[in-house]
Amino acid sequence: MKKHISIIGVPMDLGQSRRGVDMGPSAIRYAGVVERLEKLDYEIHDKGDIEIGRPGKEEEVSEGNLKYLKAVSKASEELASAVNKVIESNSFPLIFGGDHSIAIGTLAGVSKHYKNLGVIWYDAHGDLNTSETSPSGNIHGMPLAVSIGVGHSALTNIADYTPKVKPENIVIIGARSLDEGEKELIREKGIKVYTMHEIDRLGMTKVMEESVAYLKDKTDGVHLSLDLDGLDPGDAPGVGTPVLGGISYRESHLAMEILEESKLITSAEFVEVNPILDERNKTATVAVALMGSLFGEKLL
Ligand code: 4U7
Ligand code: MN
Ligand code: MN
Ligand code: MN
Repeated sequence: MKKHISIIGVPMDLGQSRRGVDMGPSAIRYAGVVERLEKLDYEIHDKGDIEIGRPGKEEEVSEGNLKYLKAVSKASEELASAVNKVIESNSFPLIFGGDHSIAIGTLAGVSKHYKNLGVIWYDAHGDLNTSETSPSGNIHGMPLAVSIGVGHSALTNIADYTPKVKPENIVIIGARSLDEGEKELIREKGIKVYTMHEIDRLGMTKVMEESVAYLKDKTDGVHLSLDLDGLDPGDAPGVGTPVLGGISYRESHLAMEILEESKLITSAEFVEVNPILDERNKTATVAVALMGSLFGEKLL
């Protein structure tokens, strides 16, 4: 019997300050994701996009250092409920961003279905800021903190529960830009991080095998949150906050294959694709290729 994947697009750009990332879901669809996954053993249901309001500049500073707090919080509630419905219909939720603030809504919709959700956070950044530690006030730098219950209650309480994830169920892969407050939170909560240093030293195979072993026995589902800026800007130039020295396309492809073999992943999102900053839709194309590997594409 065919398995089901349900796609939800989230054209969110209010969690950061570069325009264009709201076109991410269109760029990923244009890169042929539906056709590609239909070739595998899946039935694809494209649920369309969540509606994102276009608040005026006067709403930018909604509260303290949190930009567009109200709008992000509202979209998160809507995404959480859409994701919840997908899981209730026994389909795999596959979310396209949009900036990474959307993970707040995704995790709110996913996590209530699991006692011990695991999260793989594939990213150059920790996304562990709060309004106190954030140098930018951009909510896309905060979703992982929010998911462990650290941050403004308008974000931590989406879908009326908190926290969504236990710190010991998280693995960050690809980190190479962490703010001081994020480093403190990582130490305080004991979050497992494979920085670029460990990826260089151990190689991607070992990093992924260790990550799978770390999560396997203590979780009953694992969400993959893949920020395209985890990859090197040479391979994924269409992102708003690129950082040199990232994970290669080849290593990422291998990482997805190891995740596929593990059968651990129960939901996924691909975020921060910005076609305006891209080169001929390269980043969306890379995202779709990685989804191919994640869902079991084989050459032979
Ligand atoms: B992304 C940053 F200061 N840490 O908080 C911040 F460096 O979702 C960047 O990973 C956050 O792309 C990047 O603004 C968020 C900055
Ligand atoms: Mn990032
Ligand atoms: Mn991110
Ligand atoms: Mn391969």
